[in-house]
Amino acid sequence: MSHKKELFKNAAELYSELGVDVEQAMSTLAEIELGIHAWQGDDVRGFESDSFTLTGGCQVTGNYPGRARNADELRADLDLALKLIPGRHRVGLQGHQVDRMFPGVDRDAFTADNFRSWIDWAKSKKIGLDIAPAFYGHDRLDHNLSLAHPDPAIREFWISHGIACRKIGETFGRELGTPAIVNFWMPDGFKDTPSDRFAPRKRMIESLDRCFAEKIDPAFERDTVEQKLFGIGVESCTVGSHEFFLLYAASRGKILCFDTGHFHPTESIADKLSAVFCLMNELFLHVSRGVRWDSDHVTVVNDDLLALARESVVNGFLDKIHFGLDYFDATINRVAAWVIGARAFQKALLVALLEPDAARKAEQKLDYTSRLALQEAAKTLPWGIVWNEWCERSGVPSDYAVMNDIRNYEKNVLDARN
Ligand code: RNT
Ligand code: ZN
Repeated sequence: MSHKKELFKNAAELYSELGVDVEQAMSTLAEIELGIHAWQGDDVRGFESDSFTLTGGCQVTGNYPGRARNADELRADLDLALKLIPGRHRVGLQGHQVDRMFPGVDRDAFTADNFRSWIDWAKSKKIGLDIAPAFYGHDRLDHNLSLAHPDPAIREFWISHGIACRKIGETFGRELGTPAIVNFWMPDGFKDTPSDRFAPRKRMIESLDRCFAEKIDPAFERDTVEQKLFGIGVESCTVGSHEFFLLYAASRGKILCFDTGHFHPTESIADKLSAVFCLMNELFLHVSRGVRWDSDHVTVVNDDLLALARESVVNGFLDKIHFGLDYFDATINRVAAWVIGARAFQKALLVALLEPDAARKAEQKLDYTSRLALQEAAKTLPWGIVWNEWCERSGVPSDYAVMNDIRNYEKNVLDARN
């Protein structure tokens, strides 16, 4: 038996003595589908035209060579990323990542025809597609207001874009056999102190109710709404705040989207899951990493990510949560950003799946001393050996070898793009 197999066998025995079945953990992990966010590959620019400015309070820093400039290039990059991320996943698009434009047709009138080659690509790979309306990066986002704008004509444009994306999502769902998540995030807000916070929020509710007026079969499409603390340029008030969307989602039966970068830096998103699932049945998670603010850093195995994964796993929420990645780093190779970030979250999920239940049992006996000791003991368990075994079984390179494929692709494809 090879040294690696010997190590895995011993690790499996150690876990088994603690009541953990590593085979079960790996097969559960293989079933967890992540939404790989296409917008890491094009710096959230979309493909409507060569001139684009990202507005709405998001920031993409860096100009690492090789950004995808059209849907074909983006799909080629995603092909490699999906090959290097173990398991089977889906892809999330933004509402401006069209594969073609039609003369005189703007975002308010997009249809599935603007995404036809995306559907064909997803069909060929047997994966699902999601779409998020792009309420930003367009001259109709005026004074950082879209659905909450006081001008009815501007609201009408964005309501039509929201409706268009729901219909496109429905087509994705019908043709790909898995419901499309259509995630509504609006940048609407104010840089400095507004005089009236109430009117924009009432307009936002009216506009959203118009977007969601048509009932669409949840077998094909799921509506999610994403709250946010602030963005650059909207520091003083975000119309779609946490409280706003928590109540909107609950009152309208929509799915809440928690983005892990959208709260106060010391606020635990992990703690919110069990609170929400007391009264809701579904959640969409944008797994991200905020450094000082919603900086959209690539996810890494840190305490926040481990806590988020743990709450998802140990409470039995895995079949209630849609997991999507959401970060954009243009200072590093963008394929590597997808692969490193996705594998980091999978590692965090594996740590949770391998957690012995001794600490929970101690807590049930109100023995908080043993609980603490056992929580700390679990941190020394050899989950990395199980991770390496799972990567090998999944046919993907190890963490130390994964950059070889990416470097080759960079040399042969990405470098030629500039
Ligand atoms: C913005 C939100 C939103 C965006 C994408 C590009 O802070 O996180 O999800 O990241 O729509
Ligand atoms: Zn997000």
